[in-house]
Amino acid sequence: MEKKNLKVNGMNRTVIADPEASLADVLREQMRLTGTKKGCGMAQCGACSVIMDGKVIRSCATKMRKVENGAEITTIEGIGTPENPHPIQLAWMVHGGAQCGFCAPGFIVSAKGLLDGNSNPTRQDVRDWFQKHRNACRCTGYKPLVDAVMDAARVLRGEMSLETLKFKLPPDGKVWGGKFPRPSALAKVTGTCDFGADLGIKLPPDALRMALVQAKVSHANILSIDTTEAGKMPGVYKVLTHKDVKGKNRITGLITFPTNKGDGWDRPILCDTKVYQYGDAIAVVCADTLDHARAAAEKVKVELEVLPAYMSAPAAMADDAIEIHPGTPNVYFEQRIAKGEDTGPLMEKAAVTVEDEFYVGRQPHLPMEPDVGFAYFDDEGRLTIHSKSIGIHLHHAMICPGLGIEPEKLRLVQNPAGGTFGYKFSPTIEALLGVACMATGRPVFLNFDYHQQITYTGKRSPFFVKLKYGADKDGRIIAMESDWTVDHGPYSEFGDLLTLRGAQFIGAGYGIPNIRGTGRTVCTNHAWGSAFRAYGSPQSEFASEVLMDELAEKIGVDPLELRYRNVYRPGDTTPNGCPPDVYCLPELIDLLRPRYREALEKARQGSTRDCRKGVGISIGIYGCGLDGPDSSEIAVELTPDGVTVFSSWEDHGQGADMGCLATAHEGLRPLRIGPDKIKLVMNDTAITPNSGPAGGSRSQVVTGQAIRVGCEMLVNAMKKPDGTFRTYDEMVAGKIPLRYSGKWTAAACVACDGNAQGNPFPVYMYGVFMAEVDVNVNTGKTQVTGMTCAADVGSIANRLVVDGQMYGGIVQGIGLALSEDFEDLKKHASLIGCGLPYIKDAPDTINILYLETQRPNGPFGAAGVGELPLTSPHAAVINAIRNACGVRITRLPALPEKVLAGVKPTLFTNLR
Ligand code: MCN
Ligand code: FES
Ligand code: FES
Repeated sequence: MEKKNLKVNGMNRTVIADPEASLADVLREQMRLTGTKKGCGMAQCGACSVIMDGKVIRSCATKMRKVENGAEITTIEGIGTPENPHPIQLAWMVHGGAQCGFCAPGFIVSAKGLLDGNSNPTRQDVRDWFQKHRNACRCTGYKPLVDAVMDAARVLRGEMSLETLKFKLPPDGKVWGGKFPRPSALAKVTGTCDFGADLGIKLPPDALRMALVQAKVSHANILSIDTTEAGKMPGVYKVLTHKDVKGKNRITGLITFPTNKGDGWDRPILCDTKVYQYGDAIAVVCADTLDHARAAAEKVKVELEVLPAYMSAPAAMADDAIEIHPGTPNVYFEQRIAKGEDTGPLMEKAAVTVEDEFYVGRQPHLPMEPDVGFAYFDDEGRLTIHSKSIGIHLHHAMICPGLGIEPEKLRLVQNPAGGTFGYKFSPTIEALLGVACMATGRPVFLNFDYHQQITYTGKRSPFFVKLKYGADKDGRIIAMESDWTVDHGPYSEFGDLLTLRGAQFIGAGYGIPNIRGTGRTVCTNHAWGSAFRAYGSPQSEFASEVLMDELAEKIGVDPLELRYRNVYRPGDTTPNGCPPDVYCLPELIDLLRPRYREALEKARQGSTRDCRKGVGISIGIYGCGLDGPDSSEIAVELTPDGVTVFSSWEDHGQGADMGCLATAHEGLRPLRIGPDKIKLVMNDTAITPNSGPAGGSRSQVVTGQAIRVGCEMLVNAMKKPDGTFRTYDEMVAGKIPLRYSGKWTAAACVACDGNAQGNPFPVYMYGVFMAEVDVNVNTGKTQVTGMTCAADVGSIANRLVVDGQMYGGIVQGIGLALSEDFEDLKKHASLIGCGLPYIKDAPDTINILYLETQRPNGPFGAAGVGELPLTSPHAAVINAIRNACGVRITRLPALPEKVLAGVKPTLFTNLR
């Protein structure tokens, strides 16, 4: 141990610390300065940035022995406070810089370091700085962060007043449609928002730390598990195996389709007979400290019989492959699509046909906050599990039988989450926390490191797609044949639903009258498939959007114009045979067309021998809702101080709080109350109704409708015959109920049948993406220089949120196109290894052109937005690469070596 005297945020502090401990851990765990976040713990994300002696450093990679005695350290807490935020913090709020907000303290500290040394940076200087300091953000697409720094710098130079920077409500007091900063923004930018790890380290002193014993192979029979030595290690309270699980020890996949050949009970909480994938949890050590828990975990002896590992769908489908779950075939679900006439004869008659094969891989989610949670028994004796769950009621049902606990004795709470992008649609550590808390009777806390986050949470499931279009001589598609194989990893939960997405979104956007195809779900030993933003559509639409370009090329028509001919018009139906909710695609294309023409001309003029410029287009569509008559429930209550809205609109970071507030404020408009009078109570199964999971971009539509209904009920109850409204006291005096349950169901929706025909979604979101790229033909490296999206998400509830959703999702699409993958368990095991886009991988030019077609089924005309930006931007990038240099990539990601291999050396000789 070493004693150090430090000046932290201007105050003299003494710490006694292990010289090998990181500064981040000492700040957080010993000094309780939890505003500094720990994301990757590997010097790759910048969440832990602090200023030490005038320099921005990553505190996770700074050992205490490197911290000089007397060092001056500034953390986020020293930059501004909720009462007195710094201009950078205010700018972050008004530009929507904090979505999940997990990266915000690190970025803000880093920006302070920049502005301390350069009061007048250019946008490029800001981008260079964040790149150099490895400040990473997965939510915002970076553009709003640069906007924020530029405005903060203006204020600091005295060119803009703080008053001008601050958000002000418009004179009519309307929140809906404006740029009201989300309610959680101030806490996020000042580091006072406690995420799961912050709450975890502040649990009472008897809380136990958990460490997992995880499989290091991908497929094996378990012969024995010996915990004797581990149990004797210092500080160990208990070592748990499957024998300590009271219930079925399985997480139910809630299989949704009766034709599924599995039973849905295939994911163990703690492995008993088999290991199904790398990272599977075999035992848990609960100890007094994390170091003790980890040391003991090393001592658990597991004897395995290693089996052949099937790391992709084709391998698991081979004739000699054994069943991964004995008794269930590896191909365990099939989904057909049959719309209109038989396609065989139509293909024969078609003036032109095109066909190709496509692969979209195992995209990793890469939230900045690794998975984290804790559990305890509450004062009513309920097992209470706090986690990043974005489906608290759904997960309650999924883990309850496995734990062996009465449903009413289990309570799930969502912590503020540092991004999930869908991986938390599946329960991850909830059941492990539950088992540990039940077995020890003590509060327990589990925080994944980033290696665990990457290797042991679900991933986007790869699709292998074969696709064929038959078109008439003008390029109108008359028939489509599809075949898709989904590698869903070892666990079946939602695999059938995902496979159905292939039927719903391959060819979506186009009025294709005749479709035949089959998709299948395959069990493999690679990472289990979980939801990922836009769930199934990036795989599906990659195939149909790239093939659309191939068709355009074959018949010599401009790709945008070919799309214009084919997009939905009145009378057309979706691949599922139902009319879309609105017909806005032609208008969206019209909106984009001038920019497209300009971009093409710019690319033509700007290309050089070494740097080829190109422009690509894609259409993106996704449904809002869970299939069929999706529903949601919330409650609204009049209080002496205003109105409280109770909902389980879980927040990944997308802005559930803002969505609730904007929708409730709009619903309560007749009362003329300010947004400060609306209180939100969110995401606790003990007190908030079942609003359904925050997946499928459903919340603004489905929960938004429930909020609208609840507010209308309250407003009606308060209304007096003369049109004025009763006060709280008058309501009480009149014995009129104060609390109303708002419920809404997408009653007109019908889940898809065996031929994928139905009317699954009440509302859709639509976009037309345009990518502009530079391809270096000597290295094969692609740089996206601009992205534009003409988007229709209906009436916009909050412009800041929607802009942020679009920017962030689009940059994830760039990552999917060019760099992101989780294939190699060793190589793809860090943010950099997985190909996370940093700021310089994202263009500074991202334009969103909105069309606000009012949605008949959305609250106040709104559609969803969360997943639209990741439906198909990657296809636009890939089409732009082809346009730039003639290379057609059909298997993602388009790594430089792949592009280079496709560049024909003779192609540019005329330019040499
Ligand atoms: N919104 C709006 N106006 C509209 C539509 C939506 O202002 N016309 C706002 C909503 O109020 C909400 C946000 O946009 O704050 C997204 O709304 P919606 O599309 O209904 O989606 P959900 O709230 O159900 O959020 C889930 C969606 C999904 S499925 C994933 S995955 C996802 C996403 O949103 N993961 C995210 N966005 C994310 N954003 C961040 N920062 N982090 C994630 O993990
Ligand atoms: Fe320190 Fe990521 S760089 S936590
Ligand atoms: Fe940057 Fe979420 S806001 S990671």
